[in-house]
Amino acid sequence: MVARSDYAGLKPAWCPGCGNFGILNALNRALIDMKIKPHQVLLVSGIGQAGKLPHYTRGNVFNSLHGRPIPPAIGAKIANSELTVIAISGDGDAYGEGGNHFLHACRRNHDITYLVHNNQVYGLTKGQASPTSDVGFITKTTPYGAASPVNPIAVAIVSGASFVGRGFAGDIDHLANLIRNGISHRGFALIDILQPCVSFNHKNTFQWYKERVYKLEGEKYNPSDKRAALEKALEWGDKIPIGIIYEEDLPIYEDQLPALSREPLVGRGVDVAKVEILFTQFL
Ligand SMILES: Cc1ncc(C[n+]2csc(CCOP(=O)(O)OP(=O)(O)O)c2C)c(N)n1
Ligand code: SF4
Ligand SMILES: [Mg+2]
Repeated sequence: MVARSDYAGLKPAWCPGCGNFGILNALNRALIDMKIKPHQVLLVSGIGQAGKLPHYTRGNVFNSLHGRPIPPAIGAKIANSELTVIAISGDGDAYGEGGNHFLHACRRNHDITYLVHNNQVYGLTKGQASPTSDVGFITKTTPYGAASPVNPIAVAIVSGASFVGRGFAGDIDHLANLIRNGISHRGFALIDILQPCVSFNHKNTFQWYKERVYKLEGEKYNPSDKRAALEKALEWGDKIPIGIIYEEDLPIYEDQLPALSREPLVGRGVDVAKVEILFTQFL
């Protein structure tokens, strides 16, 4: 049995009313519902308000550099395939500074879940435009308005991600369910989460999203149809779809590695003599 108290972490230092609280609740709920214990989880984050999340829950934690949570996350998954590996980023972390890692994780189909808190702004550094800021969004760094944004859902689909979902921090039940689906999926699961930043994004507010989001689950929609998924990926404005946008069953990267066909690498003993020989080759 996994209890709520098992996932009690430090007191969050986020602004009151921040959308990150909804994401934290949804993630905890998903892990508890799936009966995953904190020692079975690895949370790898980058830098930013989103990157603080692992400290506010429980689990194994690796806090990496800005834009860099994916490399340690995939390395850890290769070393210990039994871990539930969840990478966590903000929109700048994932699609700006870490954009290259994001692309290649999609096409290689690493078996990790990637939660991106998409507040369409650089929150921690006080409100500069991010890669997903709406066109025309005015900030101190974009006094004449932001340029056309990255579309992470479309990029993930065309780059080969086998699970692409969008959630909303204002609908915790729906988001917890989406995270459960992402974790259960075998392969790279991107979950882009609409996350209002109440301090620095006064355009894309809770109300703004509430008036626009609709759930794909209530529609006649087939998430295994790639063309239909791309059409959904292009919907942004008056109507914004949330839910599983694309899902496909594909071989994962780790399947190609013969060394992983037996027990996890961490479960095997280390032959110190062989390691010493290896080290002497590089001296
Ligand atoms: C390589 C590098 N560049 C820039 C920074 C400064 N920096 C820290 S957080 C951040 C923006 C974070 O924005 P986002 O990833 O959207 O996360 P949020 O704070 O909005 O959750 C920046 C530019 C840094 N720490 N490292
Ligand atoms: S600055 Fe924005 S993203 Fe950061 S804690 Fe405050 S409301 Fe949340
Ligand atoms: Mg951000």
